[in-house]
Amino acid sequence: MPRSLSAIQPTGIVHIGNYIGAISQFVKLQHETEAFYFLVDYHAMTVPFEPRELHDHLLNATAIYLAAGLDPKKATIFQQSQVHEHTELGWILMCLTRLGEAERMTQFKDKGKNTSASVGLLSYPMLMAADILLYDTDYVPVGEDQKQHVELARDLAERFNKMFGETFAMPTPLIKKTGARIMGLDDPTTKMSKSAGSPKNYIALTDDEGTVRKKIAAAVTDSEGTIDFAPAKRPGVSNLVTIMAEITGMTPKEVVQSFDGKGYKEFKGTLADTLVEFLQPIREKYLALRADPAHLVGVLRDGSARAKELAEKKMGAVREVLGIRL
Ligand code: AQP
Repeated sequence: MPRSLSAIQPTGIVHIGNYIGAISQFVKLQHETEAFYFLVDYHAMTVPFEPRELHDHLLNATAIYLAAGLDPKKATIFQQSQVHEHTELGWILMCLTRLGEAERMTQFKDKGKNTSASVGLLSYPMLMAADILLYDTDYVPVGEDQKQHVELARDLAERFNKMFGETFAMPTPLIKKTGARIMGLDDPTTKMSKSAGSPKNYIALTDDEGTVRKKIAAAVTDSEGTIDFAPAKRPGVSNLVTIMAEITGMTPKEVVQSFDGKGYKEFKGTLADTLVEFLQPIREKYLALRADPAHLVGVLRDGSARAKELAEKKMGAVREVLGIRL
């Protein structure tokens, strides 16, 4: 069976962009692959963070994974920092990465503009490469923003294999044709993001009905008043069409056709109804799961123990080819 692996950062809420671009793929792939989905708590430390919040976000994100449909009997759900081999391989891969190569990563260019950016922000793509390569991953389901980082993992696997002998499998990114980059509701020219300044940017998977309705009503569109899918020319309405398409299983074209002759008010009203209906059961499950932190910790511990078995074995092989296994 092929192996799939991916993660989310426990840095805040989990939004509908994370769900559409990544988590919806995880839920499907847990039935078709040997699946590993985890929480990258070390990645969350690349920007300033509060330990108390990080602790809460870890439990929140675990509850979201389960509420969104991941099943710990099917997928290995774990915490990155509980498997020390990630940082060990991350260091080795950092030593194989050229500084210019790391500095070319667009996420670093976006977030690391100022001199107070951490070295961790520069080097986290190598830790992500380690996350992937440690498990001989075949498929990495991600949103479009992570494509460049998966490509770096491929380059590093190839480089390592050439220098030290065939050790790592070559991972392939799985990026959806529609929904790989959901845009911010308040600014449809940039991606929907947890770290966005305003909650109006995103719909959280845990938003209640009133909040969803308010955010959709306030979502930026344009003055044309018609429903269309033309992301370059009409990013706001096209983003809403994409969200509607991904939640209902329609194509953007079908969504546009079904709102032919209708205006924003009607379209936004139906989109809000659709989202509320989709999110309500997730929110209810989330709240029930979140009330039992011991269960969530147990899921992560069990998953981490399983992941560690594989990671230890792989690191043994890596140490061997590097000449440091005495
Ligand atoms: N807007 C998005 N549309 C589609 N997919 C997305 N992903 C993230 N944003 C979108 C995908 O979700 C997975 C987890 O990503 P993350 O945990 O890094 O979340 P984030 O929203 O990217 O977090 P931040 O804090 O907002 O980070 P920055 O500021 O870096 O964007 C990934 O597969 C991601 O591609």
